Amino acid sequence: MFEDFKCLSCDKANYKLIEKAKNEKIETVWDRAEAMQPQCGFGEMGLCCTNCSMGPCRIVKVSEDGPKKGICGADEDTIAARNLARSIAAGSSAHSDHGRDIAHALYNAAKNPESGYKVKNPEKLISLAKEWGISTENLDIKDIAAKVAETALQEFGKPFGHLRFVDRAPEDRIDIWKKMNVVPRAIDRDIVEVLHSTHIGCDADYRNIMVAATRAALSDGWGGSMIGTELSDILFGVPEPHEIEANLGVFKEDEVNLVIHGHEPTLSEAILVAVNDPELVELAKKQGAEGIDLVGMCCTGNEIAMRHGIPMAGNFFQQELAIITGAVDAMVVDVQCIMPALSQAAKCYHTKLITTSPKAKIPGAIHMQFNEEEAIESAKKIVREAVSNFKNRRGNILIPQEKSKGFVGYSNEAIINALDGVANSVAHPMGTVKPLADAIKSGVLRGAAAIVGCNNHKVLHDKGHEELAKELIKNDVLVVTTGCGAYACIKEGLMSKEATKFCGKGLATVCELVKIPPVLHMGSCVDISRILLLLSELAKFMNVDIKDLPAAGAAPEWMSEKALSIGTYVVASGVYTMLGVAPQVTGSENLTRFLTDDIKDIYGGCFDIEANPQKAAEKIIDHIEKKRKSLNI
Ligand code: CUV
Ligand code: SF4
Repeated sequence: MFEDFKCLSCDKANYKLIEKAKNEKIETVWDRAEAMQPQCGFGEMGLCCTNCSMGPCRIVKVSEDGPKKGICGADEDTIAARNLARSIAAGSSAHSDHGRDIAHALYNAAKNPESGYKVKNPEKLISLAKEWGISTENLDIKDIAAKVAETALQEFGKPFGHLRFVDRAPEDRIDIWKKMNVVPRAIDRDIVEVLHSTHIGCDADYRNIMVAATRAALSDGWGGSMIGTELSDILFGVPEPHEIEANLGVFKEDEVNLVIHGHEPTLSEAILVAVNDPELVELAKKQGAEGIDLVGMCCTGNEIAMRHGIPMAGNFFQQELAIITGAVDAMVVDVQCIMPALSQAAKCYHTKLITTSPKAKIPGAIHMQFNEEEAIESAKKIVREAVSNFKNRRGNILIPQEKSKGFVGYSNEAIINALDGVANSVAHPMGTVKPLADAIKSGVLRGAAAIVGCNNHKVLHDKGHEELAKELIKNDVLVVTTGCGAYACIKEGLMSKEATKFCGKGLATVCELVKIPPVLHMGSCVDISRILLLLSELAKFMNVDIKDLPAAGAAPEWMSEKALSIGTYVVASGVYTMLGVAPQVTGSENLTRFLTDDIKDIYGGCFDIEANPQKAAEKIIDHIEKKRKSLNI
């Protein structure tokens, strides 16, 4: 009976719910994607411009006599590059604004006891203070936290110099960035510059447009995102490995099910404190529930899974299905990747959809502003709303049986410690990457690949992630993952100890020896900054540049502007990056060639596009083997 749904998702947990949705006449992302066909060819190729009100202009390529220039004279290269650059800037802004919020939370932890935020990892705080040249003498932790937070906030708008974290990159890399004039200077400035230079009548040179876009992307990876990750670790702790459950089967029939969905751990951490408040647990019991079951969705789910073992309910394409179980008493959301469609689905059940950020309100949802100055109190109010909704459940509940187990929490500190086999606390700054380098040099591990990013109806749900991961670990390539890719991998059992059965001999040996799964969950999308750092450390240790490492990136099901920013900073950091979905640039042959080829000679990394996971794996392995050869290993 579920045969029909196999073409929509390869996660069986979803089939029953897609069918339930059909029976209950609730539309899902797949229905809307179907209704959208055929999708606009101009948009798909990046050839539609709405940058000014003389437009919209579109370049017609299919016929000889169609317009080849916009009304202002912008050609296909200019239009496609401007569109791409604006998307990259939007992506960078999302990650970076997230980073800024974390910095504000750190400031609140220092200055405002009402907030309830506290520094969980003073060692990492002090080490960052030292790195940034902030004197810690005679200062207590709160004073240091305030200084570090202020310094981080200044990274967004400082008038001179470059971003502090740039200095973490290998020297050769910084030289390339200098030569190309893409060293990120101040996060807000770099993003603003893209918006300015892509205004009508400004930059028309696609290569130069990509200079500004690349700088804005680097100010995400080596700026906003890195600030987000580092300061989150300081505030909420450095992730350590532990086993958790994942998939829609994590809901409980007899407990209040509260889904936290979105991105910023400032909210999810506070909600976690609130659900453990004895008074609220008591309230849940009074409503007839056994307790409160907090589960995560999308990247905020990754954050609290990594740090606290909270179950991962599902990824981007499962958000509506979660509500369709009928068992969700509240879905609490903040920013990014929250489908407006949720409010429609929630209306069909008793579910309360609660928006919390002034940056993201949804018609039909309840808005309860989350106030970071009194984070815990604000979170308690939200949880109370969820708990008091338990009694309103209607009969139409279906919780799928499917759930799997896996190990998450692989920060760089945790990976290095695991490979080192040393049991020193992850609270301490990174040890050495020597064991990782040795395993790669000896060939036991052929290399490493990151599988990251979203879900997209243009790829069978989760298949792009899973199949690519399986193919890579079969060939002794260690896989690290973040975002919705991490959900796909854990659901498929690739983060369990048993996953060694999918591995080649070398990788299996390493995994068994140091007790790690072959696919390592490194966190949320902003945590791709962890991957940059790991590559950086590895390159420095091996005395090479990042571009020389037998490593690759992949975003098999990407869809967001954030993913474009990530892809761009990863490529500009020297990494070969495989996309499963083509970006909307193919109408410009020059820009497409630039991104997939010319850029290699500049940054060492480039984009490649391949929708078939098997073929994508072959290309990645081929790339890794080539790099090994040039390193003579
Ligand atoms: Ni930030 S960006 S769908 S939740 S990974 Fe998931 Fe990750 Fe893409 Fe969004
Ligand atoms: Fe048309 Fe140029 Fe205006 Fe774009 S900027 S809409 S191409 S006139």
